[in-house]
Amino acid sequence: MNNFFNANLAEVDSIVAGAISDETNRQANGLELIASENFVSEAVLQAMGSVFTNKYAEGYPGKRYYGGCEFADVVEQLAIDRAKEIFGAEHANVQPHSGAQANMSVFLASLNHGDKILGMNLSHGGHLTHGHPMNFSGINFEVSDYGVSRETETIDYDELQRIAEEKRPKMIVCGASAYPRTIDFQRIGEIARSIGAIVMADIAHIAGLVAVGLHPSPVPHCEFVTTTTHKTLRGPRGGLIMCREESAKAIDKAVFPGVQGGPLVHIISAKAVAFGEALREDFKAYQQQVLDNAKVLAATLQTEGLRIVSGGTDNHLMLVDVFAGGKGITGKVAEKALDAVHITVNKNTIPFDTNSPFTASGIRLGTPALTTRGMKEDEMRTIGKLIAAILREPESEEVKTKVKNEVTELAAKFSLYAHRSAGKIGSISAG
Ligand code: DSN
Repeated sequence: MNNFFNANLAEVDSIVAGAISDETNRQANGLELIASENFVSEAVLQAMGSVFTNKYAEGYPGKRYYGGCEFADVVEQLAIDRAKEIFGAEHANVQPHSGAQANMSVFLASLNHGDKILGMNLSHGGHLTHGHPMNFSGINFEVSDYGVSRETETIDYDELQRIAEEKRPKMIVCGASAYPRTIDFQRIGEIARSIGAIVMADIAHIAGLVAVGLHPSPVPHCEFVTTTTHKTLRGPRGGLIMCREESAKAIDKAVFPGVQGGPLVHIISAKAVAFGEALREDFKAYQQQVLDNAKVLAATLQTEGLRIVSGGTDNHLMLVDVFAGGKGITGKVAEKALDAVHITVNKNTIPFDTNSPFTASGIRLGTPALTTRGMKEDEMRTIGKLIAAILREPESEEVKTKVKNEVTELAAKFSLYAHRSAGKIGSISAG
C-alpha cells in the first residue's frame, strides 16, 4: 500500500505521465495566443494538485454537511474575502466549477423558466451561455439579442436601448468572449433600469483588467457579476459569482444545491492563492503590460496589411479579419497554418460573418499568456510579423520552416515551468 501513496505518476501510468510531459513541452516551446488562456503560477498549480481533492465539503464555510471541513473552511473563506476585496463586491460565491455553471446559477437564482433575456449575439462576440439556442440559456428562456454596429463594429448602445424597450427582457446579459473594446457597463445598467430589468455582467475575459482598474467595473451597475478565474485573472480553471448582499442567499442556494453538489476544494484553494496574487502590486503592472502588448501586436498586424475588427483593441484581445471579404484565407486555414509553426490561436467569427463558425473569417488573438512569460512590446512586434508572414503564404514550406525556427528561438528565451519539463513530472512533490 505504501507504494500507492509514494509512487510517482511516471512509474504508475506512463501514458498519462507522457501526455502531461508532452503538454508541458508544447506549452513551453510554442507561442500561446488564445485570448482565454494563461499560465498559472507554480503556487496555484501546487494548490490545485493538493490533498483537498479528497475532501467533500457540501455547504458553505461554517455550515457544512460533512465533518472534517475546518481546513476547507479556511481556504474557501479566504477565497471569498479576497474576491470581495479585489472587486469591491458585497458577496462572492467561489464554488462554481466553471463560468457556464456560474451563469447557470445566476439564471436559476433570478429567473423563471420561459422568462425573457437579452444577450449579446454570439457571432458579435457574445457567449454560448448568454442565450444560444443549443445552450441551457437558449433552451430555457426566451432570448433576444443585440450586437455591434456594422460601421464601427462596436456595441450599438442606442440599438440595445431600442431592443430592450421593444422586448422588455427580465434580464440583460452583457460581457463577451470576443469583443476587443471597452464595455460601457454604466450605460447598460441605465438601459436596464429604464425598463425595470436586472443585469448580469459576465466578465470572464476582462476580469484581470477589471481587478486592477484598467477596465471599468460592472460591480456598481449590475446586480450580478460572473467570471471565470483562469483567463486574465490567471487562476485555476473555475468560476466565481459576485452580487449584492440582498441576493447572497439566493445565489448560494442556486450554486448549491441548485446547480452543483460538492465543491472542488482543491480548486477553491488555488482560487484563494490566485486572488492573493491578484491583490499584489505586480499584478497591476502585469495587466498594464497585457494591454500594452495587445496594442503593439494589433498595430504591427495592421502595418503588415491585416484588418483588425473595429480598428484596434482596448483590452487583451483582438480579432483579425483574415478572410478580407474573400481576398484572404479562412479562419480555419489560418488557425491550422499557425498551429503548424507552433503559434496557437483560434478561428473566430467576425461580426456579420459570411462564413460558418466552423470556418470563420477571423482569428482571435490575446496577449495574457505571452505576457505572463515576460514578453513585451519588442516580442509582440516580432510575433506580429511572423503571424503576417504565415497568413500571407500559408502553404509555403520555406516560410513555415523559417517561422517555426524563430518561434522556437523566441520561446526558448522565456522559460516556462522549466522544472516540470520532460521526465520530471512524477517527481513534483510539493502539495
Ligand atoms: N471558451 C472561452 C473562450 O475561449 O473565450 C469562453 O468560455
